[in-house]
Amino acid sequence: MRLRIAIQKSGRLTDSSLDLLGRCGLKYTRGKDQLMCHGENMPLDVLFVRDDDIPDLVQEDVCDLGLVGLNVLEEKRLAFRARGLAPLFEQVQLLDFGHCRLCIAVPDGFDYRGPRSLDGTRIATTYPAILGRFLDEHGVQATVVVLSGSVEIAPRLGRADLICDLVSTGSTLAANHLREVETVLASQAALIRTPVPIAPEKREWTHRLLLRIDGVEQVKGSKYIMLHAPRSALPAIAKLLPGSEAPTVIPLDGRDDRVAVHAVCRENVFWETLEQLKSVGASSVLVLPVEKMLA
Ligand code: PRT
Ligand code: ZN
Repeated sequence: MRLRIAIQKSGRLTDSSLDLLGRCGLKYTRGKDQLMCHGENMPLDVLFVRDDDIPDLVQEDVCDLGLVGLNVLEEKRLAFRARGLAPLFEQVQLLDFGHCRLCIAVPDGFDYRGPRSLDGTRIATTYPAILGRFLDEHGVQATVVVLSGSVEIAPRLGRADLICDLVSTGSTLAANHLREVETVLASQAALIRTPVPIAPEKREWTHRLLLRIDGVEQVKGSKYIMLHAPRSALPAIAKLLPGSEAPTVIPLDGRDDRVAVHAVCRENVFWETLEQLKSVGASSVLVLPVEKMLA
């Protein structure tokens, strides 16, 4: 029995999703327009679908796992609840890609003074449930105009007064003379799994894949740092190493006063940190990328 993971077929999450699976060791060949591809070295198949379909495929146990944006997950969760149903897919962990925010944006000349300025307006969006919750929370009465795409041109076409859409760099808003005024949801990709207990034959590989995905996520931005320092400076050095747990301290041959320190830092190490390490007595400081990590 093979594991099945759903990812976006063609869009903003596709390359990062394939990159994540590649870093987990998956080898596959993908034919053009192929909807499913067969992992060659793992019992894992990748299903390529529209991102909006991923939560349903996982919820219905057609796929064991899925990679999809929080914006899509949250909209699905709220839509399920509105129908009196419980969303059943389980969120396993957040992933470090697909970062964006769902924002309310107003035309340049709009006099915005907080959520109450939205009263009586028409707001175009692809995310009616998330927007509806925001409006309810702020006691705003507005008309939600549901569009399936090209939300940013709705005000110019006279279909709405303002919009609620995803933003990453902000250049689409600027090009359409719109200004961000509220963040309704901060989003990034997430790993989800089926609510159904995984079949015993698939369990070992599910466990291995989840550990590998976690390992890949943990090494992003992590650095391995090595340096020499006076033993007396160890407390100061431990404070300076960003996000490191219990550094390894190794004696240096023939030196009682100086030691070698090795540590994994869970955050990026900047030049400023290296300069501070030097000022407390560190020397021979090396910062190396971490390729794989298994907790
Ligand atoms: O065909 P399918 O349904 O699979 O694709 P889609 O068109 O629904 O999705 P796609 O590929 O556009 O986005 C997939 C996911 O990427 C989204 O659900 C988000 O989780 C995430 N993501 C990250 C984004 C953006 N950044 C983003 N900038 N999704 C959309 N945008 C759009 C936004 O709607 C706007 O039109 O990009 C434009 C704004 O970008 P900036 O950089 O100009 O601000
Ligand atoms: Zn979509």
